[in-house]
Amino acid sequence: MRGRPALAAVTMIGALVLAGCGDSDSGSDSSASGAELSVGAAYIPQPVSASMAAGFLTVTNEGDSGDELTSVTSDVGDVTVHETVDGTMREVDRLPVPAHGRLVLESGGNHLMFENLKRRPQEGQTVSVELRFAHSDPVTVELPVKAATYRPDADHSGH
Ligand SMILES: [Cu+2]
Repeated sequence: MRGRPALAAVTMIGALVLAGCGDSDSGSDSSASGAELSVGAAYIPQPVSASMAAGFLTVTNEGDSGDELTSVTSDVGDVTVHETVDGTMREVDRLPVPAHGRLVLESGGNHLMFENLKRRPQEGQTVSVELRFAHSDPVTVELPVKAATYRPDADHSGH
């Protein structure tokens, strides 16, 4: 009968150690997780120009830390990030992706600007871009090429 209390004590110590591990794990998770980014609503209207195109997408951040979109690359040509102010677009260094928020690139607002196109994107094709962020790992997105007149359905913006 002597063995039983000793075994119970060992089990209890084991449980305490495990609990301690769990605590430190969740602690490091919350400090390291930062921004949690996902990309949706991505598309390129088929460009009317042979050398330039615009791209649109939404970056959603479900994390506790903000991040910034700092650069975009694509094998189809040069990509810069533009904002639109008073109907005039201009290049920006970076755009914020707020914690528990969204960075929206949409027609008439912020957008990706493709220039020096190596090929002219055609409806039905996809264009691959890599989004780079100040803190998060790069995200590769396939942007479907839509008709030049395409506008995203507002009813589906939440999906
Ligand atoms: Cu532009």
